[in-house]
Amino acid sequence: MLNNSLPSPFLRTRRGDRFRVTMENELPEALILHWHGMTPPEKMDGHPHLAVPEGSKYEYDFTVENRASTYWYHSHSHYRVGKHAYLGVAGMLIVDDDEADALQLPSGEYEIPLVLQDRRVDPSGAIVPYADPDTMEGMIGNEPFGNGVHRPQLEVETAIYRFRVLNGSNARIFRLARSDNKDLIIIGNDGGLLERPAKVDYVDISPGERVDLLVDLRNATVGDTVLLGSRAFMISNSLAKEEQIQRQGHPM
Ligand SMILES: [Cu+2]
Repeated sequence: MLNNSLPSPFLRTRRGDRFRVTMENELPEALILHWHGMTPPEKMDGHPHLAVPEGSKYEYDFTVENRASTYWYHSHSHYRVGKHAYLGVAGMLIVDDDEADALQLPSGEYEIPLVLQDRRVDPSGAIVPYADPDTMEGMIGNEPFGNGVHRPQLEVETAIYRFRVLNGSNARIFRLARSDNKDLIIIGNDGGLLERPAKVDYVDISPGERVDLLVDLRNATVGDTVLLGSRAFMISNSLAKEEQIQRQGHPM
């Protein structure tokens, strides 16, 4: 984690603003941060070859040129991206701009940044340490965490909420849906706000992806619980792929 925060601190900036961050690496291994989805100059983009050793700093300083969207940042240390994300060295980075502000979407307490991650929890409730996986698919957890909290809950009003969801897991795909089977309204994705909203009964979100959702709770009954959960689904070729890896060795 960064700054003792799990997930790493929530950052918010504006198109046209100067973005300055000092990263101090206190990990016992090399670290560099990458601003996922943004397009800063190459030296500011956290390429793995820029990683600095324990005890060193890296200064980021660039002008935000990207449009309003939900971005994220995470470790880009070679061979350590999955492990660092699992440990919480990953966070949300929101960019605002005039175009998005003009839409007057739900904001303040009605705008919920949600970093979804899965972790493996043993029967005693302890988090299982990250183990380097054999394949490129990372470590799959068995329990969901939102903003670092195991199965988090939120007291809501009968209102429309904007959920900015990031899948910060290193292998898990979520199929997000409401437990009351009402529609989710997608207003944005990795590229920012969509041209028009799309009503869906579920949305798939794979590691690194973001989805900007409106969750309409105006007709919810006071006292009820609505779960934003992940529906079960099959990835049809995953078994075939696993067999292929076992036959041919590591795909890289
Ligand atoms: Cu990334």
